Amino acid sequence: MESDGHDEMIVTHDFYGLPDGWFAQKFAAIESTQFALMFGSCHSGGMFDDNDDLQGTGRVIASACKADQYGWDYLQLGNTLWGYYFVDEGLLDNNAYSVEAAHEYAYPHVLAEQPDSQPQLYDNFPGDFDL
Ligand SMILES: [Ca+2]
Ligand SMILES: [Ca+2]
Ligand SMILES: [Ca+2]
Repeated sequence: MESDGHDEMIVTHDFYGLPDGWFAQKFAAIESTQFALMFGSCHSGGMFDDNDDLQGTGRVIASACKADQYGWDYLQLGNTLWGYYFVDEGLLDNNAYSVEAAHEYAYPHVLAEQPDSQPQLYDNFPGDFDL
């Protein structure tokens, strides 16, 4: 159990729950020590809100919001609010060339629409994680 009492998980389309600790074990077994993770769902900051979650040396992790917050679907944007600014405008429209820069780009846009949905960045990757 995590310190905030909530163990976050990804729920698959066929309703299997995969806890963040399960992902942490899987990622610990892979050879690469440098990678980026991006989570766009509600409560996605919970993937790195406790000590045994996904944090690690060489990793950068971006999320749509804090563990106790919602992400938002914006039908008129054709994406989630964070996904539109982080991925569509940030990375795909070349306003950002790294995970860190995409976070910096998306953050004020998301807050302007939803002040209670604050994108999070865990950055333990030296320099910019270029994409
Ligand atoms: Ca938690
Ligand atoms: Ca967690
Ligand atoms: Ca970095």
